[in-house]
Amino acid sequence: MSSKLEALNRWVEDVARLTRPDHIHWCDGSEAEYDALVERMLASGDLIELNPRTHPNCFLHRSHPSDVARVEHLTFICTRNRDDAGPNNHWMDPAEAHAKIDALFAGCMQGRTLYVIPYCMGPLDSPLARCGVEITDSPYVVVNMALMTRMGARALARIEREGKFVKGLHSIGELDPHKRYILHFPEELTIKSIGSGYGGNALLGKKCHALRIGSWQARQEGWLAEHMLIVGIENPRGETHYLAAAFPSACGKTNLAMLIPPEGYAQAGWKVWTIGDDICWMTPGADGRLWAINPEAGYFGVAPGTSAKTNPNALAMLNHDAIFTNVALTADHQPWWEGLPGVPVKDWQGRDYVPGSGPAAHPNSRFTVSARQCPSWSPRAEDPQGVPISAIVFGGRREHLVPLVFEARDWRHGVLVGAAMGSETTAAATGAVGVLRRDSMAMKPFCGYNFADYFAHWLSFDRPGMRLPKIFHVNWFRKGADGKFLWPGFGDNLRVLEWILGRCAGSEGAEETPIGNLPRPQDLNLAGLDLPRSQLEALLHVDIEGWIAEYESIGEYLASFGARMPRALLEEQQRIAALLAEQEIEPQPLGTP
Ligand code: OXD
Ligand code: MN
Repeated sequence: MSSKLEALNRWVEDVARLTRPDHIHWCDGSEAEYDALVERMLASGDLIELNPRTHPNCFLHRSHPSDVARVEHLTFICTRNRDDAGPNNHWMDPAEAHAKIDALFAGCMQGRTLYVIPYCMGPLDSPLARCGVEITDSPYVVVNMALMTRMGARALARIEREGKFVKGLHSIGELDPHKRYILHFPEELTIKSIGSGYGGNALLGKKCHALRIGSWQARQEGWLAEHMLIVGIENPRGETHYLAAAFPSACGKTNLAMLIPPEGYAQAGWKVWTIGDDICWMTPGADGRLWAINPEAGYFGVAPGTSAKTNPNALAMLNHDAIFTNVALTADHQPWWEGLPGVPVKDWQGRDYVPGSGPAAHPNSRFTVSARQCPSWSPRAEDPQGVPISAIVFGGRREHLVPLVFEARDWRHGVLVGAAMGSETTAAATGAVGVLRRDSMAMKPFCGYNFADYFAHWLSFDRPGMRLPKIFHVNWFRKGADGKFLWPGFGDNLRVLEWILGRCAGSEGAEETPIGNLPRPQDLNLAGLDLPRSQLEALLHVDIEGWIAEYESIGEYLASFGARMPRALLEEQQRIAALLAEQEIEPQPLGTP
């Protein structure tokens, strides 16, 4: 097979000449193709069948132990001008990068099949969607792409119609960390990735296309490609409002996107609808609102911690037709991870599990599953126009200082709040866990260009005719002096979302503070929640001295981007720093609106 698009055929031929595969397979996205690939991987040992009674059509993949997470130090943005990649990215000169990686690609597919995967990020008939083609020698990548994207014949038809697509070349190579690179050439709409089979490095539609190349395309075309979940909140009157929320990797985006309302809320008629759990593409509509699609068609979620308490919807979608990567196994071959009942007998590497010897599942073990299997899946996820966004929420993992929720004064302040986001690192990337780092808009590992230009792009949406969402910041991870979380989180986060949507509708009160508007205790619906008053006050406290230091550090962070940093953002930082300094001299509430 080949395509009607000469440019695509030529590229596949060029790649085949370089990599020298034994066979070439053009993926049609059919069930028969999926089943045949699974059969082949069961035979080769790349997949292990899970208990067909409890988990029909579910499989386990164990990756190479040195290949279990994204590798940010091996991920590069290769632009002609180094400043276009910015200090937030590792940079390599494009010519040098091509030469380096092509040498590794040379002959790397001998004895293997080259798969051509045409895919569409977003509903196939959506003007907001964009297409790509991934070439890979990993059948594991093909079946994951089949769950995570709209891939196959229909995507190819759109690509042939449009004539434009992102090119992604991937090979597991030798799975050697010393011969591993994840390279992006935004000016050429091209990705080249070798030496890793792990999700974020290998499923090129996700981070590489939908975020790194996507953010570049979005800037050129006037939209936003963001590391955000999209969730619809239906109130008892039957009205659904949509929020987009950015949290760094492994900070609970999937749980929030699939939230189960607390008892009183459920009884009153509140419902939660999941559109996406990781990526959001937003475009201004004719009405001036931002309209969002989830470019993905599935979830590649972190397994550990997913439980009946934290995310029953996720558990319900994982008992059939799912792929698990690096989880542990029970005696009867069910997938297992920390947080689930039962006992693991094999750890994520297939070794006999010795209780007390550390986690049985890898902390970054994952599930891959079609979005439609989620009980809270919203049919609006297939709406070609997307959904209108009422509120944008930023959040990080902050043990100290940052209150449960606050509202930005306006769009410019909101962009600063997003730019200043900090979070303690998690196992989703290699490197130390629990270290505080700035992770602007949760895009530090994913923005395909200079953050200073990215902030300017965000600021540019504040123009006549726009009806922009309100911007908020939340922190579910605040801890007390005893080291315990102050806020129950999970389903109870709906209480905070209700206040957020109330603020958007103009129906909820707040107290103005220098860092933004906070709910007063009486503004939150806490019915049925046993939260001591002192704990609530701690969650809503603004520690002026602590924030003065925080704003100093934010100022240093913004300054580190040099002359490209938009003046408006620096002025906003200075404005708030001055407000904080005034408060320190005269600590008085600024009053209520
Ligand atoms: C992810 C990540 O896989 O952010 O979504 O690491
Ligand atoms: Mn993510």
